[in-house]
Amino acid sequence: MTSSGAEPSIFSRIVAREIPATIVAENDQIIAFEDINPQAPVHIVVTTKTGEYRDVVELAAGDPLLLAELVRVAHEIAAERTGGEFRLVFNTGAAAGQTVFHVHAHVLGGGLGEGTLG
Ligand code: DGP
Repeated sequence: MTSSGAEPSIFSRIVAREIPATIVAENDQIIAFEDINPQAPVHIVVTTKTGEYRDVVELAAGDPLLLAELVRVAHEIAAERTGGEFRLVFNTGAAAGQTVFHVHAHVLGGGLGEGTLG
């Protein structure tokens, strides 16, 4: 259980190694793993170890330094895998396609089409 009483998110279960994932980066605050349903040749989920923030708006308000660390790790991954140019997507809210309410960014890169947002 989290402090809010909610069940741990699927990402908290990955952090706890309760379910497997292909982890590509990790430190004391952040974990990154390959998306189970990739939408681009490079598609990595970068998330906070804490499940305290449900989306990027909450994270920005509650812990801006942690948001900066998430972005730093996203760039580090992109520098290794896509030459440093990448799309960073925070789906925010169910109507915008968010399905896991534990703040995370999608790092997308490698062979992306030009001028698309999807
Ligand atoms: P979003 O729609 O922005 O909430 O993105 C959630 C992403 O998380 C989605 O692209 C699929 C990914 N995902 C969901 N469950 C798992 C899982 O168990 N393992 C991995 N590796 N990715 C997952």
